[in-house]
Amino acid sequence: MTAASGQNMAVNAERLWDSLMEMAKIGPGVAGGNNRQTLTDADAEGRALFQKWCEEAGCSMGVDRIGNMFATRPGTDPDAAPVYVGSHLDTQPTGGKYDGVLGVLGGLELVRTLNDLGVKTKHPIVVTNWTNEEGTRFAPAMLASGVFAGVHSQDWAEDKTDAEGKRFGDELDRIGWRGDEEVGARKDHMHAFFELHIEQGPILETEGRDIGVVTHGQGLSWTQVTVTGKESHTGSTPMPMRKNAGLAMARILEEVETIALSHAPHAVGAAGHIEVHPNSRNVIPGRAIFTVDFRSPDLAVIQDMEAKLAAAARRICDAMGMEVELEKVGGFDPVAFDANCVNAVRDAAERLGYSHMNIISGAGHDACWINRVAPTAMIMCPCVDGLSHNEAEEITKDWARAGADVLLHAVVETAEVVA
Ligand code: HGY
Ligand code: MN
Ligand code: MN
Repeated sequence: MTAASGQNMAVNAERLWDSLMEMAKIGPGVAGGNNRQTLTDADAEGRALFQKWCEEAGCSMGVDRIGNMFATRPGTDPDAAPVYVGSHLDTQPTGGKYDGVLGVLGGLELVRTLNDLGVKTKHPIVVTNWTNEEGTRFAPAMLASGVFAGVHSQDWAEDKTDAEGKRFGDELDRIGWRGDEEVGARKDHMHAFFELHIEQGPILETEGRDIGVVTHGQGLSWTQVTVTGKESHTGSTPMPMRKNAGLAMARILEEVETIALSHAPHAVGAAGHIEVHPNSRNVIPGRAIFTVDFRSPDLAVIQDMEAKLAAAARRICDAMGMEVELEKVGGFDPVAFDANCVNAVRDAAERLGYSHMNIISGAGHDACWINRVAPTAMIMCPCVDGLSHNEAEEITKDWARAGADVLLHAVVETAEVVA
């Protein structure tokens, strides 16, 4: 096949699927998914496998000082700014096999396919694995791509601690994945960034579309709320005397639901992280710590929800005679992706005959930060019942094929095939 007839280029979906299943064996969950949390030994094992595959595909691997991985396939013009692809290999504790991983291994499959076809591109192509996209062990989400994009300082990121008090920077050193590249040194020499990701919602499957052309990403706000009441005996403390921080939390969480629904249909709100202390069956909780996750495509709506949460939390805790503190621990504004890159995605889906529709990403992604430093777009494929952040997350091989084919064509068009 000549490079000029790129129209017929297609990925090897079987090989992509085999790689997905091979990676899924690392950091298995308890119900068929994955628990490969960032900077764990399982994360290190997955990184090593990814590096092995990239080097087998003729790529050279660079790693920066916060663990971001960059596998480079050379272009014919070594001075041309590379086209970056990729996503993340870390998972939620009850994660699926495809969230993030499809984008990293879809990028590797793109390289493998170009090698098979003997296709050369002017611009180098770089397949990335961004450290700690999930933000579940070390908040916030998209931590390392945020440092790369200049949103967070490296020291701020490295001082983040997990539930056991372990530091991000120490864990990165412990697993041996702190590279030598300065974080962000690459950001001024990026031609584009494309991220393939499962939708993690029900829209594409419901609409019967194979491809989501992601025009925007909704914004995110994480507010950590700490309510302080008073530990006391669950049996002998009269009800009127109790300062039950758990009850105050429950009332605040009811308000979170009401606030999000007040901005229906696009806004969402919930708390996924909840702790009560001392978490003993016969002690009234003296402290409750929880993180409220609000999202919306509209920044003003996010700000309104944050304000309403603060007012409700203070009103409830004042009435119950308790203290409350609120701390913003994560967030990013809604993003509009690069029109040219978005068009490259749409044109590729059109050329390949895949059904497609514009979509706003409900989840946050590394692309949301990289969009600040390079022309960026995302490609989405459906997932079964829109389910994600659940071990039962599933996609079909055809959806994986469609997403990887569109990634291949959008990237090759941007990286300029050399006949
Ligand atoms: O939180 C998010 O949206 C992403 O899955 N980390
Ligand atoms: Mn993800
Ligand atoms: Mn995720």
